[in-house]
Amino acid sequence: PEVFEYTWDTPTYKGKTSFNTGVHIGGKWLDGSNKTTIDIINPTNGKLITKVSEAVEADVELAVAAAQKAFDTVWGLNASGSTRSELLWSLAKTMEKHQEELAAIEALDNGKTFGWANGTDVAFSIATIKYFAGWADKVTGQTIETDEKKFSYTRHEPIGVIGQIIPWNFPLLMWSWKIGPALATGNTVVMKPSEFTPLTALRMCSIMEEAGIPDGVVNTVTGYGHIVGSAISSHMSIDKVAFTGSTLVGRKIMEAAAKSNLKTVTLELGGKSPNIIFDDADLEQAVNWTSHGIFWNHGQACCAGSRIFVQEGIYDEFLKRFVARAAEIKLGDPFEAGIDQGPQVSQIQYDRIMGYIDSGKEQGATVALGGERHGTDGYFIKPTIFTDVTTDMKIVQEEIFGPVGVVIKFKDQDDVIKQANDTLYGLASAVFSQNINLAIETGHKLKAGTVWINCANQLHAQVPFGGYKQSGIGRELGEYALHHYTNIKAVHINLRHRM
Ligand code: TXE
Repeated sequence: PEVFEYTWDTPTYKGKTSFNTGVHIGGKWLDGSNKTTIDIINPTNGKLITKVSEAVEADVELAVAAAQKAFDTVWGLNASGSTRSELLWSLAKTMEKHQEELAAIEALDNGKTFGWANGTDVAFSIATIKYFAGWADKVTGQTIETDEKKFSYTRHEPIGVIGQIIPWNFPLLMWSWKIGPALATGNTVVMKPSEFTPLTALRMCSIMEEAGIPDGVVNTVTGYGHIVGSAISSHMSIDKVAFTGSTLVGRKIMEAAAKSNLKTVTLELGGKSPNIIFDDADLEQAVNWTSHGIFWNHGQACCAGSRIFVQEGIYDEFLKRFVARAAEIKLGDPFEAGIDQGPQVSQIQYDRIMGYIDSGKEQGATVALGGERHGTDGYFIKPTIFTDVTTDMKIVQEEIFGPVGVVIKFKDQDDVIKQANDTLYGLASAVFSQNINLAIETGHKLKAGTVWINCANQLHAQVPFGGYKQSGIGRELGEYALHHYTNIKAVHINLRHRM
């Protein structure tokens, strides 16, 4: 496989990178078995960045075998919790050493700004690996008293080979959310990054080697979802698959799991999260957080606050200020200073979002801001705000996954709770009010895995994240994430029971 080399010389970042673009299995770089490649496109200008090897089913077989071998020899029950902890800590420190380089690769490949990639994506990825390094030697079972003649205890054993399938919106961050708990609990991994953004996952292969993670503990198969993702989800020797992506594909993965070996499945899927602003909110704070809530990462966040509910009394004032705030967002090259928003990730996503914008216009919504592309090159879409929407509109019901928010007026608490919960999704929500009783009470009535009170899009390695309803199954981050990565064995010890 080819080595990709790239040099940056921009005001925000000067540096270079060099890494192999092959499939990485058992510590070795290979061409995919079909010797085919995937084009990786720069979303800022639509041009080719590089090609990466395409993995196919046969490569998944090799990766599973390598992961099983590592599990049976150097990882799993063969590496103590403290050894795994030390190696994960070493991984985080090695990522720190390459932090800016990783951020630059992410900005190049995904289109997010270098500043956000560096300060959020990579920094949070490092924090996540450190957090799970802390858990690796603290995963313990229980001693359970039954009667004086016997006792039982539980062991939390690693599951074995785990399949992990991740998306393109936070490529390195989703990698770390998945790798952290899997490795901390002693599992080995077959990792499939998105075919749109595999570059940081490839760079991480050599960073893992530099950190001392044994060969075969993580095997990276860059390929298409319907081939590699599907082979992982239906593999008979993979006992668990963890996925982040669309609800459509989440359903396919569960189906494949059911039809193959009933592997356990955790899913982190789409959302259409409500962002609720009551009359008594601190208006400036509410405007700033709401703008961050929907426009962060160009709207490509599963938890984006895309349905913005505003109480009657402040509706006009809020809308005026929100539109003004969103109009300040500067679009441009992710490596230019002072840029807030880069391009959407791909032509496909650009077309999908523009399709939603067109449908909003056709169904009679008012465009209060944006509603069109920015510039002539790349996949840039202006921050867009719709008003005068009705619940039957596609832009109100479906996940757009772009910089497009709908603003909806509400009367009172009962009205907004009803409207906010009227969705198939249940990932996140935000409530703005200076009346803490009202805010908490509303939060408790929302059917969502996360409630942000007077803030939005706050995520921490220590705090679980995941969805109600069709937003997913299971939780990532926090202690809760560990539960999905172990099998519980109950051991019964007989002391004086005689047959
Ligand atoms: O996602 P896919 P797409 C939502 C968002 C977006 C829409 C479509 O609304 O507009 O999904 O994006 C792999 N078996 N989210 O089509 O296809 C694929 O290769 C196994 C929300 O890009 O779900 C990639 O690695 N795997 C979201 C991963 O699934 C398969 C993040 C995600 O891509 C597969 C991304 C198959 N049959 C999109 N088909 C979030 N929750 O944050 C594809 N994949």
